Amino acid sequence: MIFDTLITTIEKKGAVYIVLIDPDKEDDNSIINRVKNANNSGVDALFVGGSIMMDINYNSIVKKIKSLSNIPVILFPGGVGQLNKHFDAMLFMSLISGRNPRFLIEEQVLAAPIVDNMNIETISTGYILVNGGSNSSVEFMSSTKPIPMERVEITVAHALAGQYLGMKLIYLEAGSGAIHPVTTEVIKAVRDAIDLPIIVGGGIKTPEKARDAVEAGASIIVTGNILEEDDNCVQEFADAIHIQK
Ligand code: 1GP
Repeated sequence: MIFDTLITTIEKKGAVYIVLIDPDKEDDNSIINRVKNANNSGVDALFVGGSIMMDINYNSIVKKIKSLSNIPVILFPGGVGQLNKHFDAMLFMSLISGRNPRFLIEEQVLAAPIVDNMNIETISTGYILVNGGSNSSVEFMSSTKPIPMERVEITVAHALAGQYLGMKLIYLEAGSGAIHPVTTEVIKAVRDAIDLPIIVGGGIKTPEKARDAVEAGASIIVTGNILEEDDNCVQEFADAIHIQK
C-alpha cells in the first residue's frame, strides 16, 4: 500500500519529498523530463493534479507518467474529473477549511463509485487552505476563504477536527505559487496538537524553506512551481528534506 510506504519512508528518512506535476502548466516533453529527473534525484513520490484540468491529453499523459516513473504516482485531485485508473493511489481529500459543500462532500460522493470501480487506493486527507499572500487558484476555484496565516488557533482547530473525523493526513496548503509558504509557527502548533503526518505545500521556493518546514514538524513536503522554473534543484530539495540520512 502506498500510504504504508510513505509512513515507512518518513520513519526512515525523516520526511518525504513529493514533486507536483500539473499537466496544465507544462508541455509533454517537459513533463517527461521532470519524471526522469525525479526518478534519479531522491524524490519519494509524484503528485499529479491541479485546480483545473484543461489538457485534453490528460489521461494519456498520466499513463505516460506512470510508465516512466519508478516512484509512486499519486492523484492530487482538483475534482472528480481527474480520476484515472493509472494512478497508484489518490489523496481522497475534503477541503475542511472551506464551507463549500461541493468540496467538503459532494465531489467525494460523485467520485466514490468510480474509485471503487477503478480500485484505486485512497488516502483520506483533511485539506486546509491558509492564506499565503496571493490569490490562489484553489481559493478561486473552490469559492472558499483561506484561513488567515496568523490565526494559528483556527488552523489548529481544523487540523484537530480532521484527526477526530478519522483522516490519515492533514494537508497545510498555502496555495500554489504562494508568496509566503505556511509558517513554521503554524506547522509547529499543528504538530503539537495532532498525531497525524502533516503535508505542507505552496510557495516553498528554496531547500532551506523546505528544511525549516520539516524541522517544524512537517512529514511530507510538496513543491510544484519552483521546479517548473528550474528542475535542477530537485536533488538539493531532496537532501534538505531527508533530515535522517
Ligand atoms: C502543493 O500547492 C502546492 O501543495 C504546490 O505549490 O507550486 O507553490 O510549489 P507550489
